[in-house]
Amino acid sequence: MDQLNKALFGEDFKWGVSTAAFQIEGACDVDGKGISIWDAFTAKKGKVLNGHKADIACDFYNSYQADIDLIRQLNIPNFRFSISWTRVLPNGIGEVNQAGIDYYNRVIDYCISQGIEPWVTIYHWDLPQILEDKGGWTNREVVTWFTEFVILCAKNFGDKVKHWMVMNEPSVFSGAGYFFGIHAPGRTGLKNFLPVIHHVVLSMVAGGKKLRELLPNAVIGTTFSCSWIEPRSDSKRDIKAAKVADALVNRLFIEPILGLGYPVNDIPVLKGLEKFYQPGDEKNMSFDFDFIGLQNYTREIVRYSFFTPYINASLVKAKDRNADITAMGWEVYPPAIYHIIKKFNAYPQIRKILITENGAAFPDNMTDDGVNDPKRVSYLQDHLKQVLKAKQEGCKVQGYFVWTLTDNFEWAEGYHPRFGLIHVDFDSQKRVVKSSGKWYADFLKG
Ligand code: IFM
Repeated sequence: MDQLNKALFGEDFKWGVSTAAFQIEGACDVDGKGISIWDAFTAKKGKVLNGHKADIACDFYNSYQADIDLIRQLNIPNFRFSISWTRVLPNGIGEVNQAGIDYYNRVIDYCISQGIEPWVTIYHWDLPQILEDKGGWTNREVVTWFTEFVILCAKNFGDKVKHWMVMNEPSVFSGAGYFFGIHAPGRTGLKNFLPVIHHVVLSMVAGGKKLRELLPNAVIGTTFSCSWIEPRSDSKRDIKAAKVADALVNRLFIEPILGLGYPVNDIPVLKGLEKFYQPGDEKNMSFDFDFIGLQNYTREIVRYSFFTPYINASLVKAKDRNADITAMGWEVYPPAIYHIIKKFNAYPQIRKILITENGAAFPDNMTDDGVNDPKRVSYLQDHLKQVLKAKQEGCKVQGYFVWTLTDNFEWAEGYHPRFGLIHVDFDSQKRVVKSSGKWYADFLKG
């Protein structure tokens, strides 16, 4: 298949672009906003590359109209963004910040006035610091705190927002934030990671159930980060290591949600989760989401490793394999997205799949003629061909959202990796549509 044509995906296929509050909004302490774990983390020395902060980021808080105008100009019909918990609930729970509610209503209203459908992620990693001080995701009370946040979103935005995602990539914020300590809040070890896993699952389900109760007509999903995993060799040890890595990266959060429980057989250390179970938890660990959002960027090659505790598996880095890589060091391997769709499609419990993130960071260069980013154009085209292949083979994949609209704050990597369809000069906040943005606009025009 050489020609990529929007019509081949069908009329109902959802096309969009994804963002997240902390990565674009800035305005970190204005109009009553409280402090999140990412505000606190970026304020500490040595946590983010080059000491970058997100106090201003893309200034989307102030420039949302101009950015939504750009979305319209790029013919993108669906815009995914998240709600900053501390903008609407500065203390995490309790007192509501009306200025924050008004702000998101303005964003939503402006999208709708421009013919763009708002897709809301409720939690994209910015937990209130005040709740982290009480244990954050390690404290079981987080299920109640999170549900309060969900109720607030449903009540204030539910009459205008139809599509919801309860959480973004639980494996990343729990693993990077509470096991490796490289993301906020910077905690480490199994003693933190295990309770977080269980409380995140309970919260995701509680959030889904609450949305369905309050908004019976809403379309409710949640999103997972997934990488296609292959063993380095045919040796038994490498094959087993790849299986364990797959269970950790791709199955840990989705399987309980689908009613299959945690993948304890492949990762025995997860037996430790039992300590955090309470009577009745089993029925509160699964939910029938309307759709599952898959976020895929790459594949990983895995090998046996004697020295890696708990899993005896480690990654063979893409750069050590001489693979073609992005600015994140991730291998460019388009078939990964096809394999991931096939893998998740095989779960009969999943009703619908949407690719809620896919994209690439490359070192773009601004010239007098703008930003020419042929590598990103090829990346998107090659991945879309793989999505189409899966769809034509009968997979239930029904949407594709590019990560991301503008270059933005890439967490611990700061502003260095540029993922946007639109270039941002972070000094002047000037936007320039890259050739990838122009290509996506033409493609969507059909
Ligand atoms: O920027 C992130 C996003 O917040 C979550 N998914 C992956 C993206 C690229 O790393």
